[in-house]
Amino acid sequence: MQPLDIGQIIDLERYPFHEPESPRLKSLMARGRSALEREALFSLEGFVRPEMIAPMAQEMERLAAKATRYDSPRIAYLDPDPAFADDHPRNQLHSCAYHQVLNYQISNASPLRRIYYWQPLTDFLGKLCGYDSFYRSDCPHLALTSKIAGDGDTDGWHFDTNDVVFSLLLQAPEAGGEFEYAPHLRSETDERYDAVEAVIADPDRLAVRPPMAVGNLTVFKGDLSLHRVTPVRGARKRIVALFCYDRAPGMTFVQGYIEELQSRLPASTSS
Ligand SMILES: O=C(O)CCC(=O)C(=O)O
Ligand SMILES: [Fe+2]
Repeated sequence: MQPLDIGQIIDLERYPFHEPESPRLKSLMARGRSALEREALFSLEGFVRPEMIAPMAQEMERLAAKATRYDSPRIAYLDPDPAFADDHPRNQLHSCAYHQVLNYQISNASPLRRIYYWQPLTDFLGKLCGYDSFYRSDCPHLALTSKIAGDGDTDGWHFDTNDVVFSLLLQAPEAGGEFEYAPHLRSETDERYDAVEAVIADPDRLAVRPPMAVGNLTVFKGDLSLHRVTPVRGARKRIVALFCYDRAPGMTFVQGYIEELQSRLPASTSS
């Protein structure tokens, strides 16, 4: 199969990333920056052309059989802090279960990789986030991935540990599997554990659920905004592609986490 042209994948009439000086792109940039500042989230609706969504979802669903299966509770932060009790929000465990297709398992010909490697998009996203430097991750395992969540699967409450992750929803489940978050809940200098505890106790009141349609690219600054994906209900899987970037070049994830993911690959692919 011939690799697709980027214009066959992304709706470039609506989002002309290759024309950064065009009025359309300048206005998109202004809207996006203000949304990120206000809400920590900006959604580019109809980013992927509608006819591409199902083939891209199917490609990831086929790879799910080879994917790593994460299935153990996790805390909302990178490492536990022994200064706090086990049930304090700092150390409290949250269910986490999903399949994750790893970067090296995604073909170089995949439309997802075409999107990820298309430099005009990277340039736009870096400027949107207000960063002077902005690079795709070099992580062989986690630069470009896809999370696939079946019935009962969920991504527990957490803050992201890297600069930014962008997500592209490829398939929505019948019910559940909703992304929920509390914008700007903590700051660089104040963890606000009471606020974290309150959101976890009453997300219906204190978290927001942005509308997320398939084909939307969601730019989300998750380092200061607590978030989760609620448990999926029903047979249809929730499928999301995740694009990872960093302000520093050559970013890879910590080896301990990679080894944990590798230990959870199905036996036939883990060698
Ligand atoms: O699946 C999503 O929409 C978000 C996943 C997420 O928060 C993450 O991978 O850090
Ligand atoms: Fe996250």
